[in-house]
Parts: sequence; structure tokens; C-alpha cells
Amino acid sequence: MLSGSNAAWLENLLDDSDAGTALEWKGLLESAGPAETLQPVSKEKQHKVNALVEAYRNLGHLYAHINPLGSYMPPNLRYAWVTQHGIGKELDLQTFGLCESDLGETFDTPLDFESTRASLGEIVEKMAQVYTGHMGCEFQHIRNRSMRHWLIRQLEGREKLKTREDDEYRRWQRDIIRAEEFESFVHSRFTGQKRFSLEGTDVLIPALRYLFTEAGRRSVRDIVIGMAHRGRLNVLTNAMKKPAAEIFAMFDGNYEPHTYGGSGDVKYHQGQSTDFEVGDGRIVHISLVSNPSHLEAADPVVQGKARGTQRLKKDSTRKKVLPVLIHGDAAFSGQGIVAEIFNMSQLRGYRTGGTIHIVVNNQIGFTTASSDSRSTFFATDIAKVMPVPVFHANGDNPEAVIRSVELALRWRQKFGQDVVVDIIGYRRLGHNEADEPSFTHPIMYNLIRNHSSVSKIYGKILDKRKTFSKEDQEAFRQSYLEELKEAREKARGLINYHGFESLTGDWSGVKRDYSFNFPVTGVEDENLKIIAGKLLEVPENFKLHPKLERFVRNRTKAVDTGTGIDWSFAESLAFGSLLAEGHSVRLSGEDCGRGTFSQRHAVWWDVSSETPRQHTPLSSLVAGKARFSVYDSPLSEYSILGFEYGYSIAQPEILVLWEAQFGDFANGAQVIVDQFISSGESKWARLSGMVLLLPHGYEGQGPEHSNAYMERYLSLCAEENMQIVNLTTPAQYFHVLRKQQIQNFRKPLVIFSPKSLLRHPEARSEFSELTAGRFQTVLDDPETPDKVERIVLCSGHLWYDLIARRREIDATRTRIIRLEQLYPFPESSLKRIIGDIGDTTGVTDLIWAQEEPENRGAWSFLALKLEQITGESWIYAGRAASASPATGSHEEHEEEKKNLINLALGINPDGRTE
Ligand SMILES: Cc1ncc(C[n+]2csc(CCOP(=O)(O)OP(=O)(O)O)c2C)c(N)n1
Repeated sequence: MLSGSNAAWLENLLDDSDAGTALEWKGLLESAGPAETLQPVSKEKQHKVNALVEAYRNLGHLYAHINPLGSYMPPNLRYAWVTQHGIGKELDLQTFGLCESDLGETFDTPLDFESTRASLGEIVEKMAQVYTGHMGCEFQHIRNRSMRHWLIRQLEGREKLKTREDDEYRRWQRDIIRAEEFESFVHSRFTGQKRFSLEGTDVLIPALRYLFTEAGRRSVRDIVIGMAHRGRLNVLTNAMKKPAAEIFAMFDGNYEPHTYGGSGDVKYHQGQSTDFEVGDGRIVHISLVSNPSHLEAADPVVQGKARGTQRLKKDSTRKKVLPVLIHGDAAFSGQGIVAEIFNMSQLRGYRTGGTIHIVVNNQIGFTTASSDSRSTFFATDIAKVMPVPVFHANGDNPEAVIRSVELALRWRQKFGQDVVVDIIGYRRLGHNEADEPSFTHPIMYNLIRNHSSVSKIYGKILDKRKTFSKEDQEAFRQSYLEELKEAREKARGLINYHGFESLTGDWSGVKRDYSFNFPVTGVEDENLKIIAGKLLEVPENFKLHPKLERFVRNRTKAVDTGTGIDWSFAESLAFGSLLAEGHSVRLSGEDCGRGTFSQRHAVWWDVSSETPRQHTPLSSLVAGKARFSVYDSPLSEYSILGFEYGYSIAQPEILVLWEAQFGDFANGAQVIVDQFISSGESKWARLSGMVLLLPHGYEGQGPEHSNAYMERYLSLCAEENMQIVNLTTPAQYFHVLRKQQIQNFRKPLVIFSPKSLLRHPEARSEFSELTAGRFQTVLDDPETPDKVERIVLCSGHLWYDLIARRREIDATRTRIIRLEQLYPFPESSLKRIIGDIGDTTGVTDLIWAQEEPENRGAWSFLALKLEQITGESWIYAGRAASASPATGSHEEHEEEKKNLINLALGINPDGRTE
């Protein structure tokens, strides 16, 4: 069954009386004749027939004609086939103790939802048509019986198949012709330039257009798409209406993103949004998310954006906003983020009502064969960790592909679960158009060279069916070519094409530029007290954990006395005041509900209740449409940070925060920081106001749990792309959080957040510090001595150690200034606070003190800057450069700390100041 060209198989179908109806077969069971004329069924044989039918349902996809290259299969996958699946006899009659002579006998069809009878021959023929044609379906891993039965009904035809108009088949063929001609036009006009041709999986274009239309005819109003390089230009123009002239202008080199601002990106990474008409005046808004080269990195971003759009559009059932991910086969099986996406797909805080995954499976990844790419048989096997049906469809048969898409959409809309459509095709050219594929795949490329394009195969079928004559197809091809030629001419006139969309809709009032003109973020005393009161109200008959009772008592005391507001209370008051003003807040991260350090307690649990009972104090504060959401996330940094970034680009109205368990773990999400958060605005003009909370600080906990790799974030800073802060007081934290939402621009905010400061008796603010004022980028020394000889500049939690030591040794001539914001660098505030220096003022020593090793922390970022703005060079006081972020020995940690503090304050080993 695996051998033979599939094109020939299609043609055989045409000669059949059931011409071209591989997917539109009639219900054989209905034609089985009246039951009373049938012989009684032998129970034993009936069981055998049942087993055979089950085998078709479970294993049919392994025998389906889904590979356009026929029996071609890389050698060790062929080996896997034999070892994993026997030698291909699972569907033979003999395997079930049946034989040819039983074919005429009549049996009950073993469908437990309806009872009909048919001959064994008819049953086998029908099973073969359904399960081993040009579409295979995997669903045996789905445990839920009614979901499995729903699929069986759809596949075996108990559910009425939609009858298609001829015009629909013609439309698909026109889309295929467009897809093919676009590639060959670019190939001939822009020789040698990379485009990552779709040829070999051209059917993606009609499949997508079908999906957009069908989704729109159902309830979908928004589609959020992620896809990689392969065929992206084709999708942009042929599915998403980006004018071909704009694409050609980029090939011409007329693309000048800096005329608008930013670096721009290569043409095959760019996003696009469009309104797609689906008839009856209905429109579906389609947004293709901009994409870095990093394969699959956009997956969580699409999920987050879809969820954010669902929230924005009040799509509580998640049927109106549909995420679609288009993957390559090697990336789908190779990139672990794909498994993370399936894992998060049904979680309360991250579900999106099901994603339609389309794998553009060209059976190769760059030069790597499938057999070297994965241990699994299909590229899609990772999806089977979830109840996700997988449709494998032969890319040479648009009807099989579109039937798969149709079923996938129905499944998603019915069950709210993910689904995979694996379009199996081939890659006609090399990885890019300059690559020679036969170096590594001579046999495969011999086959491909001799393989007709899908427009030829399907064109021939439609011509024979008299649906779309050869002549009409040719006329369409020529008219499209004319369109492309016109676009080519138009492109020459597109000078300084920047490729960026302007800010519209929910983003229309938002500014792009950073400003040091911070808004006042203090909250009126009376209002803040009401907010605090609500946060501390314990519901009736709700028994708090004894430690939480103390937590509430302490907070109540802090409000009553107006003093002793700690870090996490300041955070709650910032969130609470934003909520009360109508701004929603969404916080997610590992264990962030309670807080890694038991500091937050955003969710309270009734310890006396037999059934789980929770209370979220911040939820009692919401005003208008605002909502507080806090989600303990799965144990993943990459996917969750990507998701929250995606959520933040969906709208500017919600304060979106992601908290790392410890800041060092965020390097598992480095791709999201590098490719999206720091550079998304410059590459794609996409704004994000998301907040990263990265616990950081040297407290003797070893190489991990000490350092959030501040230097990496600082090295990514340029053109005011992000805000980086390392704060010292709860009030500063309160103001920076409120500012992030209240200010009129959106830039990501990275907060190096504290650990021990959460409980440090001095890291407390007055209530009055929250009821007035605004965020300060630099904090002066509250105990500035009269005569200053030494200025120590530092940031974050080290400040507490420095002032404590200064008190001990009475270093009266040292002034300690805190740099609260590292980027955008607050040059004028710092200059103003430092004031004049030099011999005439008596200030002779300038020290930068940090707890991180010299090759880490802010030193390398600041050294030159500080020298430039003060005209003096600064002395470094910190740990020695180190390959490891911190020592594993607590004693050594303390020794290092003592030394660096002494160095900063100019203390001799004997304890006297220099
Ligand atoms: C994370 C990552 N690693 C490596 C690459 C380099 N790369 C670009 S395309 C490609 C092959 C992708 O194969 P597949 O997913 O099957 O898609 P195809 O190009 O065949 O459509 C590789 C390895 C990349 N872009 N991203």
C-alpha cells in the first residue's frame, strides 16, 4: 500500500465510477440493504470484524497514502517502521482470522452509537477509503470516548459532509496557481535572493484561505497566526493581502525602516494584519505575528496575544479568537518549546480555546534528514501528549488537506482543544534558493525533480472532472502573471518603503518615545487607606493560616501607624490602586500566587474548610472592567515569558507582569528577552509595557539563586528600548509599578527585585511616601555628611549593607548615592545629585560599589558612562571577576562581602578609614 506514485493513485480514482470522491464517498452502510434480508451474524466472526475495524481506526494512518513522494522514506525510518509496526500486515484479513471468502458475508457495523449492517467487503472498502486514503487520522491516544466517537462520526460519514460547489474547487486551484506563480516570478526576477520558497507545499495557501473563510463563517472574528520563514512571503501576499509590490520593493532594496524608526527586519520575518472578507459582509481580522529566525519562538507569543485579544474582545468562550501556528517538520519535533505549548494549552491561566497547528512538512530540515531529526515516527508525535487529533494529509491532494483543515476547525470549535494538520509535501528546491539539496539527498531530489507540481496534478483532475478546464486555468495563470508584472513596476516607485504599520485602535493614544517626565503616582491618603482596608479584610467564616493572621496584623499596624510598609505590601497597594482606578493587572510565574519567598500571599486559603476555599483580596478592589489575575505558571520560563510578552502586545491597557522564581532562571527564556522584549520595537515597531520581576542579590546562596545576570540585560539596552531598575525602597517599587501603567508610553520594564530585603527591618517605607510624589531614578544619601570626600554610588540591596557598615565605623566623609534606574540612564538626575566634584569641593574619591563580580552586574555598562559625565575615572569596589556567578561557600561569601564593603568605604583591614 505504500508503494506507487500518489499522482497515479489519484488518477485511478478518476477512472472509478466514484470519480474523485476519495473524500466524498457515499455512506456504504446506508446502501447495505434492508436488515431483514440479511443472515444472522456469527458472534465469533463479528468480533473479528470489530477488531479489523478498530485496527483501521487505530493504525490506518500508518498505511495511508500521505506521502507525495510515494514509498520514499529515509532508511532508518523505514527500519523504524518495520520494528515499530511489524511488517505491514496489521490490516490484513488473515491477521484477524478472516479470509477473502468472508467478504460477501454480512456483519453488524461495529459502531456502538448506531447499528447498521453491511457486507465485510463494503466495510473494508469503506474503512480503507476513510483511513488509508490521502488523509490519515491519529486519535487512538485520545482517552475520552465521546471525543473519539465524535471524530469517528465525522470521518466515517455519520455526520453529513458538506457538499461543495464547483466554484470552491476552482478557488483552491486558483490559490495553488497563485502560490506557484508567485514563487517562480520571484525566482526569475530576483535571482539568488533568499525567499524560502513554498514550492512542494503550495497547498498551504488554499488551506489557509479556506481556514480563514470557514472560521469566519462560524463564530471566529480574529485569527492570530505564527509562522516561520518557509513560504512566509507567499502567505503574506496570497493569504494576507500584503501588496506584492511592497514585497518586491524589499527585494529591490528600497526598504528603509529607519525613515520611520528602528532597524526593521528581513522581509520573511515581518508581521502583517489584514481584514479578510468571508462573505455576507462578515470580516475576520487576521494578524500574523512578527517572527524572529528562532524557530518556534513565536509560538508562546501567539498564544499570549490570542489570550490577550480574547480578553479585549470579551471572548469568554474563546470561540471568537483563534490561534493558528504554522510549523516546519524539523522544528516541530526538535524545539522543546512545542511540547511546552501543548502542556500549557489547557491551563486556567494560559488556555486559548485550542490552537490549530499546521505542519508544513517538507520531510527535511535544512540538510538534515527526518531520520536524523527525530526518534519518533511522525514529526508530529509530540502532540500526542494531549488529546489532540493529528491529521496527516497528502500535500498533492488539496481536497484531503482541506478536509483535514475543516475537521480541525470543527474539532477546535467544539472541544476547545488543540489539533494538528500535518501537510506532507516536499521541498522542491534547497533550504534556500541558492542551496544545492542533492549534495545530501540525491535520491529524494531525483524523485522531486520528476514529480509534477500540485497545480499540474490537481489541474488535470479538475479538467477531467470538467470543473475547471485546462484553458481557463491557463487564462487565470496569465492574468495573475500580469498582476505580478504590474506589481513589479509599482515596486520601483516605492522609495523609502518602511514596512511599519502605525499605531491604531487600542494603541492609538500610546506614545513610542521614552520620557523622564514621570507622572505623579502618589495616591490620595484617604483612597489608599480604603484600598489597604479592603486588602486586609478577612471574609466571614474564613480561617486564615496562623502565620497569615500575623501577616495581616502587621500590615494593619503599618497602615494605622503610617510606618513600616514592606516590599510586598507596597506591591499590593500599587496593584490595588491601579485596579481601583480601572487598570487590570495580570501576574504570572512559578508560585507567584504565594510568592517564592512567602512574601506576597495574593491568594488566601481557608485552612478550616474541608473543600478548597480561596480568597484573592485584590479582586475585591476592581473597578469598572478591571480585573486582577494571578496564575501560578507551569515550570517553564521560555513559554511563559513568551506568553506574557504576547499578552502585553495584544493591548496596552493591562499591566502584565512575569516573575522568575529566581532571576537566574530567566536565562531559560533568553530567546524571548533577546528576540522580542529588547528588540521587538526596533525590528517590528511593536510596543510592550510588560514587567519582568527578577529576584537578584548576593546572599550566600551559591552560584545559582544569587544573580539575575543584570549585565546581559544592560548589554541589550540602546535607543531607550527598555527600562532597567534595581530599587532600594518599597515606595520606589510602588511608584515604578504605578508609573508603568499610568505613563503614556509603553516600554518593557525589568525590575531586579529583592529577596532578603522583603523582610529587612530597614527596607520599609512610610505610608506618606505612597500618598505623594513619583518615582526617583537616583536617591541621594538621607544622612549626607557636611563634608564629603568620598562618593560611593551603588544600586539595590548592597546599599543597606553599606550604610550599616558606615554607621559602625563612623565614616562621616562618605556619601552613598543610589542609582535606582540603570537604563535609560538618568544622566541629568545623577549629575544634579552628585553636584560638583574635584579638589575645590573636597570630593576626591569616586567609587562604584557592586556585589556582583567585576565581569557581571552594572560595572562594565557604567564605567565609561560615569567617567564621561563626571570627567573623572571611578574606582571599582566589588567582587573579583569570576567564571561562576557566586561562591558556593557561605563563609567565603561573607568574607568577599566584608572586603568589598571595606573597599567601597575606604576601610583598612584594621577597621580604620583610610
Ligand atoms: C532555533 C533555531 N535553530 C536553528 C535555526 C537555523 N534553521 C533555519 S531553518 C532550519 C531548518 C528548519 O527545518 P523545518 O522546521 O523542517 O522547516 P523547513 O525549512 O524545512 O520548512 C534551521 C535549522 C533556526 N532558524 N532556529
